[in-house]
Amino acid sequence: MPPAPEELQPVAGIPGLQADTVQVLEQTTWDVIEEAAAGGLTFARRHDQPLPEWATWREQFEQDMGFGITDWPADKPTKSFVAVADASVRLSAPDANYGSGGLSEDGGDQALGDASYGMVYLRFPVDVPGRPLMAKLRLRVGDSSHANSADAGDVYLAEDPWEEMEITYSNRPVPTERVGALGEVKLDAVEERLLLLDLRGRKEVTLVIKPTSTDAAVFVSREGDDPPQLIVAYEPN
Ligand SMILES: [Ca+2]
Repeated sequence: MPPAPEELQPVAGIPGLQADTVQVLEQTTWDVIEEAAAGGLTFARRHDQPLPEWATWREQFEQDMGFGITDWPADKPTKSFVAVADASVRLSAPDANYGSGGLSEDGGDQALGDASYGMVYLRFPVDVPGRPLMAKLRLRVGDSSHANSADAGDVYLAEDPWEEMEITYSNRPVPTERVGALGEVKLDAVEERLLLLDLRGRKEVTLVIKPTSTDAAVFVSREGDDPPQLIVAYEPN
């Protein structure tokens, strides 16, 4: 149900923009892209160059949302955080803890969600001397055969607390909001993915890798020689 017109008035109050029409989608951007992508997605360019007001709109949107949605801000400082906890959880042994060793995610053996299903939990500290602008997840894919994947899953937030040596499939925190996608990950490669993630006011953040295919992936954990990292670009204070 779209909001009533009177509720939309604040949307028009962006400095530097003239509001001609205001329309509200009933779906999220993810929904729209997924629906369109199912039938093959084609983008058409209507303008040779982005219109000047698009930059104004985008900057306002990014400030409101608390994260960047376009290019990595290469001119801004970054800070990297190594995972302080990481673990796999497996449906095949729902009460077992896999807090040490490699991180494996798997959508299933034959079908998504069957007995081979497993997820990965990562926790990072967040402490930047300024306003977080954009974040990316850095993972090292394992070098053993089949550690790579054509579709390694989506990245979600989770809010409930967990402990590295206590987390199991049975007591795992529920993934909440999807903030990114891994897609294909190559053997023994460093893979970095942008996250749509509002880090303002957070002292730490839990990320969950949730499988989207039966093509499993294995990542090096913080016990290994190239631990998972969260890289945050920020506007200094
Ligand atoms: Ca670990």
